[in-house]
Amino acid sequence: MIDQLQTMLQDALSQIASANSQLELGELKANFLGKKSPLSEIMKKMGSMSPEERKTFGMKANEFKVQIENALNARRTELERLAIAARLASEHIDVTLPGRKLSVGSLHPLTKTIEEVEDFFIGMGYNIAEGPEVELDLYNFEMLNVPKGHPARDMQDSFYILDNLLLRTQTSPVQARTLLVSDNKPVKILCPGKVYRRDDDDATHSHQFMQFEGLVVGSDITMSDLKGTLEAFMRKMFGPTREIRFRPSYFPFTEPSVEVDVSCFKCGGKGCPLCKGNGWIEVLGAGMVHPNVLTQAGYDAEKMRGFAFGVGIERVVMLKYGIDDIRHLYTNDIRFLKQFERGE
Ligand code: 2U9
Repeated sequence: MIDQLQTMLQDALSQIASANSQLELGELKANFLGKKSPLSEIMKKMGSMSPEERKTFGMKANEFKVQIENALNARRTELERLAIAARLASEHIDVTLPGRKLSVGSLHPLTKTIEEVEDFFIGMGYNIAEGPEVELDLYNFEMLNVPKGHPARDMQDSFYILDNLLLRTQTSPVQARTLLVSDNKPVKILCPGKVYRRDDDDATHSHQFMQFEGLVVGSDITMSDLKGTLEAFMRKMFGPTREIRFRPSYFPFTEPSVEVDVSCFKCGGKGCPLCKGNGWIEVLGAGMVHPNVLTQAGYDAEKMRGFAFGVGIERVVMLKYGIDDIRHLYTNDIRFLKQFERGE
């Protein structure tokens, strides 16, 4: 019988050693140590043994039982260890791998330039003023010395909504409105915003674009204030050694009126493709506020004068960043915008 037990023990130990799951181990425990196991069956026969035999057999049977239990425990611990090792291997994180780059976006070049221009003028003591894009004829034309029938109304083909209501063609109506409520007092404002003109869109024209207009009114404002201001502005935008020059021009709301060129920031004035060989780039328009405009807004044009200027902001952005088509600024093509991700 001891031999029978020995054979059973060898069988049990080999099956336990090759068990591959906790479930399998449970089944083996029931098979080898359970009530219906060969060991239990054999032990039931101990009653018919002599006391001497029973003692020897009992000790052996117990020894075998302990060996099986130890083998089960050892295999259970080993299987647990293997499971943890497998999980650690499958969930392994390589902390040395480079991180995934987050796409964070950046300011649009138009927004960047607008903020730069605003910062400059705020630093010079200007207030930012804004107004409606749908504007009355009265503020868009009439108050700016452009009465009905004036040829300037044809010059700027506009989008009319009603007889006397249109999409503003410039931000000047914001200045006109400001003057009207300023009671002959000094004014120093910068008006940024969208404007609309009935233009066919192409590489350099857009039916909707952005402008900045500045207006300074006071008792002792002169053309040299205008020149100094615009020179400082151009140096801020295009480099510290820039020069500007005035060329005579005509606008109904300013007299005298000038167009303003900046010395080419690419070639320094020698002549290159950007400045079309002449060393100067046309950037903005300006002039001394027409007395009719001041008078209409309730100012005493004998005592108060002012200067004004207007800049197409897309033009500044295109020059600054070397952009050859204005439409790039509106189509939001991510391949184009990505160029401006750095350097904010
Ligand atoms: C008031 C008085 C005067 C605004 C001015 C310009 C000259 C000008 C253009 C630049 C390029 C428009 O975007 S653009 O096409 N603007 O040349 N604008 S003076 O003068 C004013 C405005 C308001 C009450």
